[in-house]
Amino acid sequence: PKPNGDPTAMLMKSYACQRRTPLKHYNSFLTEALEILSQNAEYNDNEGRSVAFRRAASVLKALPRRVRSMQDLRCLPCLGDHSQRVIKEILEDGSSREVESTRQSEQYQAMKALTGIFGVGVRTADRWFREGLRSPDDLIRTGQQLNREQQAGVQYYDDLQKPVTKAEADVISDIVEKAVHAVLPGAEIQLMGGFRRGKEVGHDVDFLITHPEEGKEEGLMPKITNWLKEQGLLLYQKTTRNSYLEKMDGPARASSNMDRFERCFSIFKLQKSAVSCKSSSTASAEDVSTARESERPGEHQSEASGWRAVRVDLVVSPYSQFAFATLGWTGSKLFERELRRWAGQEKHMSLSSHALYDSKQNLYLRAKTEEEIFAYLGLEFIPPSERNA
Ligand code: DCP
Ligand code: MG
Repeated sequence: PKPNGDPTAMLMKSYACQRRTPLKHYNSFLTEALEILSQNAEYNDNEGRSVAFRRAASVLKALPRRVRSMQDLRCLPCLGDHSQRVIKEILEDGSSREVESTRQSEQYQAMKALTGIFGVGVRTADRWFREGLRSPDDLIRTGQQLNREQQAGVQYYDDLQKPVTKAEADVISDIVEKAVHAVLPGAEIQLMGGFRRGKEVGHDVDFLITHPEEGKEEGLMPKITNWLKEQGLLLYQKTTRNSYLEKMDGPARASSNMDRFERCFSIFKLQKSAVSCKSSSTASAEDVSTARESERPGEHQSEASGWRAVRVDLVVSPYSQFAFATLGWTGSKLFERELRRWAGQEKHMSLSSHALYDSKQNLYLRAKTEEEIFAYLGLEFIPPSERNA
C-alpha cells in the first residue's frame, strides 16, 4: 500500500530493531490491552499469537503521537486483523470486551500469580492450574513438592512481587562492584536489562561482568557468591557453569535464545537503610496499608524487618564476547527477538549473546562494541534507551 503522504506510516519499519522505541510513549491505553492478550496467549502455549500481539503493541509504542482513529493506523506494519479489532473497540468504546474478560478470567489471574513465583514457568503453572491450584497459598496449603528455587520463590513472594526501584538497583550495583573487585581487581561490571534501557523500576537487577584479560573471568562466579555469602548478603543463589563452545554452539545453535554464560540466579538481602532517601519517597504509605492481607506461614514479612529480598542475575562473559553479551542482555525481549530474526531472515547471519556468524562468508564476525554489531547487521545504531520495543 502507498503511504499516502503520511510521514509516520512512511517511516515505520517492520522490524522492532529498525525502530527507535522510547520508554515513555503515547499509546499505553492500547499497548497494555494488546499485551494482556499477548500474555494470555503465552499462558496458553501459543507463542505465534503471543508474539503477534507483542509486535502490534510495539509498533504503537514507536508512534510519535496518540492514536485517535483507525485512519492513524493506515500502512503501519504488524497490525493483524485481531489487533485492529481490539484497537477499534477501544477507540470507540473505551475498552475491549475480550481484553476485559481475559483480565478478569480465573485462568489469567491464576497463571499470573503462579508464574509470578520465582522458579515457576508456564508449564508448571499450567499443571497446577489444572489441578485446581490458584495461588502461592494453595501450594503451601496442599503441600506441593517444590524445588529449592520455588521454595525461595514462595518464601519471598511478596517482596519479589514489589518492583525494584532504580535507587535499590544502584545500591545493589555498589555491592556487586565491591564483591567483584574484592575477588578480581580490574574486572568490569555493567548494569544490564531494563535499568540499562532507562527504566525506573524492574522485576530484577541484571549485571554483566568481564575482565579485559581473557581467561581471568574463568571460575569467577563461585568466588563472587562466596564473598556475598560471607557478608550475609545472599538469601538464595544457583550458579550454572559456562557451557559455550564456539565449535558446537555457534552457527548451529545460535537461534536458541538461552545463552550459555556462567550465570547466577540469586536473591539478595537488601538492607533498607542502605537505600538512600531518593527511594524512600517511592516506598509510600500505600504500600504499607495494602500489605499483608494474606500471610503465608514461613514467609518473610518485609514491612516488619529492616530488609527486603531482591532478584539479582549475574552473568560472566569472556572479554571477546562482551559486546555480544551486552547487546543480548540489554533487551527488551522483543527487541532481542527481532534482532535475531532480522539477522537470520534479512542477512543470513545468526546472532546470539555470544557471537555473530555470517553464513554466506562462513565466518564469525568479531566485535568490540555494540555499534560494530549493528553495523555488521546493516542496522542504524539504536541506543539502549530506545530499545524499549
Ligand atoms: N534476556 C534474554 N534471554 C533470556 C534472559 C534474558 O534475551 N533468557 C535478555 C533480555 C532482557 C534482559 O536479558 O531484556 C534481562 O532480562 P529480564 O527478564 O530481567 O528483562 P528486563 O530487565 O528487560 O525487564 P525487567 O525490568 O522486568 O527486569
Ligand atoms: Mg531485568
